[in-house]
This record gives sequence, structure tokens and C-alpha cells, in this order.
Amino acid sequence: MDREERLRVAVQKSGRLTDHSLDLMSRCGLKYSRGKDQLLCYGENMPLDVLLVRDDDIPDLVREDVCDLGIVGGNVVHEKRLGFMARGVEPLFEVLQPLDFGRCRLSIAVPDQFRYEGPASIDGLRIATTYPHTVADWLERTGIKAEVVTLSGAVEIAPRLGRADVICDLVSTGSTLQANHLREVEVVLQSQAMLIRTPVPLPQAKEDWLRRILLRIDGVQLVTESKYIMLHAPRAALPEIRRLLPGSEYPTIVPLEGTTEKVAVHAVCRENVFWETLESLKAAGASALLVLPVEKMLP
Ligand code: PRT
Ligand code: ZN
Repeated sequence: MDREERLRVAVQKSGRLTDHSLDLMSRCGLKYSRGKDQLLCYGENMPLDVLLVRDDDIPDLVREDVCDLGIVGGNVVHEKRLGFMARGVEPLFEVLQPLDFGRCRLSIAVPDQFRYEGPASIDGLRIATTYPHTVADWLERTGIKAEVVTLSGAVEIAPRLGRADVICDLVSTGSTLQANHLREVEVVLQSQAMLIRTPVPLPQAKEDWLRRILLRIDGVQLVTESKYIMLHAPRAALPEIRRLLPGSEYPTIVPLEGTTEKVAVHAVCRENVFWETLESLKAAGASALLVLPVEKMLP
């Protein structure tokens, strides 16, 4: 089958998003074989192939209609969009949905001993970054004039090398900043992995598959947080127990053989169930508590 019939998804080849992206595809039911060149994963049970590329190329591949879909960081989407707009080119890709992994933030960081008293403190200074459009946009919106020094990597050592005064880089745990004696002072952008698509209408069969995949992604996201909880409860305690069940709408109440005072309560909780919740349920009169993982779910 050819491009007319098979969806093509661009995914990062090797990096922080790779495992999560391929895992998401597998959890949506895709079984694939990896080609000899390791660049194309051929979907064996769905008309969907995965193209493995550098993350920075993903928006372009989707924009140029080489791929129908892409999984890429919101930070890259934002930077590319501003870059296309600066060149007067239509940013021809649409963000379909956030994917709940690859979370990080793009932040301004200053050397430890720097006296920071708000964005005005960096007025007239040099900011090193690999996200020049995003930083320029932030500076403009903040009303600050600073020089953007565009680097292709190792941004965190720029102040020590004298190439810049402050930096703007991705942060997740903050340990890289700390190791380089830098301090995060402003969040410019919150980011997570996004599913993007070409705005070009697809042939109907492909649109249908895309819709199915979007539903499956919703299902995968729901089960990650969801738990199935079962417990026994005195009838009198039901209002309190329902109140305590996290994120469940309508629990199933089942009679128990041999007692009229107690019932079994079964509920899907769309939030994680923590020990504290179980302890509160027990204190409210629940017994025989059981929490089970949910394998699949369609809303
Ligand atoms: O080779 P390719 O171009 O495909 O990969 P890449 O090196 O450009 O990207 P990669 O794999 O590093 O990151 C891919 C995407 O992961 C990014 O675009 C973000 O959307 C997301 N992501 C999430 C991160 C981080 N967290 C992150 N911490 N990307 C980079 N970092 C780096 C950051 O640049 C800094 O160097 O990790 C360091 C900071 O981490 P902490 O934990 O010390 O704060
Ligand atoms: Zn990259």
C-alpha cells in the first residue's frame, strides 16, 4: 500500500521522546517491524508507519506533507511556528493534542551571584539560547531589550565562557542549572509532547484511521491515571464513601450474599488512588478494599 492509504507518523529517532512515543503507538495497538535502515517502522496490523527522524525536523516533515502526523515537544512546535511566521511562511501544521509526557519548561536562568529583580534586570544583556524566536517573542511581550545569542547546544556553559550574561534553556529537574551555578528566574514556556498533523485534508480512509487513533490515545491517557476499586461498605456509609472515591461518577452497588447491611462498591476512579484515600475509606467504614489497574478504556 502507498502513501494514499497509509498514515505516516514522524517520531524522534533517538532522544527523550523516543521511548514514550513508540510506547504510545504500541499501546494504541500498533505492531510494527523495524526496517533495515532503522528509519521506518512498518505497521503490520494497521495502515500506519512510523518514520524516525531528528525532533527538529518533525514540524517541517508534517508541514511539507511528507508525514501526516508527528510527535514533538511543544517547545519545538512553538519555536518553529514563530520561525515560519518570521519568514512569512504559513506554519502549516495543526496541534491535535498534548500527550502528557516529555514535560519541561523553557526558562531564563542567571548566574548564582546575579542580582535578579524581575525581567528589567536583563535589559541590555546577552541571552544565550537554542530558541531564538521564542526568546525574542518573550522579550517583546515583556517590553525588554536584550541581545539574543543563538547557540546550537551547550547553552548552560555560555555565561562561564563569556558568550552571554544569562541563558534561556529547557529545564526539567533543574540539576543541570544547579551543576552550572545557574538559577532559574522566569518561565518563558511550559512544554510537553504534542501530536501534530498536516492541515491538508486526508483521504477518507486515512481520516477514519486518524480518528480511531485519537480515540485510542484518549483511552491510553485515561487508563494511565485510572484504577478500578472494589470494597465492602455499610449501606449507611455510602454517601461518605462515594464522596471519598476520587474522580468516580457512578459506582456500581452490588448486594452481598448473607448480609443486608453491607454492599459491595465497584468504581472506576479516574485519578490515582493513594494510600491516604484508602485509609480515609477504611475510616469511613469500608472493608475488603481492592485497587486494580485498568488495562484498556474507551470514553
Ligand atoms: O537528536 P535530536 O535533535 O532529535 O534530539 P535533541 O537533543 O534536540 O532533543 P532531546 O532528546 O534532548 O529532547 C527532546 C525533547 O524532550 C525536547 O524538545 C523537549 O520537548 C523534551 N524535554 C523534556 C527535554 C527535557 N525535558 C530536558 N530536560 N529536552 C531537553 N532537556 C535538556 C535541557 O536542554 C538541559 O540540557 O536537559 C537538560 C536539563 O535537564 P534537567 O533535568 O537537568 O533540568
Ligand atoms: Zn533536536
